[in-house]
Amino acid sequence: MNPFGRIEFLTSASQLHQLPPDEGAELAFAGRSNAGKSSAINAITGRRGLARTSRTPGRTQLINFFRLTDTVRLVDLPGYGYAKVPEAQRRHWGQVVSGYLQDRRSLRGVVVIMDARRPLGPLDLQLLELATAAELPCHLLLTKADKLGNQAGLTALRQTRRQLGQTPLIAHVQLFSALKGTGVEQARAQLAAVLALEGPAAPPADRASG
Ligand SMILES: Nc1nc2c(ncn2[C@@H]2O[C@H](COP(=O)(O)OP(=O)(O)OP(=O)(O)O)[C@@H](O)[C@H]2O)c(=O)[nH]1
Ligand SMILES: [Mg+2]
Repeated sequence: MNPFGRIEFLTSASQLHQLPPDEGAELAFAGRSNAGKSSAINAITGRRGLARTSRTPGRTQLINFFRLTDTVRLVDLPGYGYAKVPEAQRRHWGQVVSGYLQDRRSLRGVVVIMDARRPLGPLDLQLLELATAAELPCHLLLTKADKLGNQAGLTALRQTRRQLGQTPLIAHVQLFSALKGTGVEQARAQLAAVLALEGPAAPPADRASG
């Protein structure tokens, strides 16, 4: 069973004072612009058109909230690192996102979406540091894994884990593809556990997970 199947759009916000009430439990998806955040939300929930995806980077300009139950929400955060976004807007978003991560009491964890071909850029590391400082567990999806062969995917996974191992940051890392469905079940199980949802048991550990 997919514990995220009954999700629906709740609301959008562009300022911290517009967020829905800070109650229950929330999980945020964050990552570089165009990394595949909205596609990952759609794949994990199994709802194709839920979060709007685009070939044009910087598409998600608002914080979008999706409601799973009266008390559980998924959140699509605007992407960072898109060079064409004006400096003032980038600063505004940096402040909104860091304020959200630091002060949101219902936030239970952060799903960090990174392109498997270029994970752990400086802005990704900044995000992980912010989340870690806020004591939020991080689950990293190395997405677009379909663009790498199996072997290259596993190499990217190992390298990312090794690189993280050299920092004080603690995160769970897995391969993912919204296009092919790779890692979707694993992500569902992990996220359901963070949100304490009823759902599928965690799949047995294999060499590509952990
Ligand atoms: N091949 C492949 N393409 C993907 C995958 N996930 C996303 N994409 C493509 O990458 C582009 C960006 O996807 P989005 O999901 O809109 O990315 P985003 O991170 O939400 O982007 P912003 O909202 O602009 O920050 C789209 O053209 C998607 O079709 C994947 O797993 N594999
Ligand atoms: Mg998006």
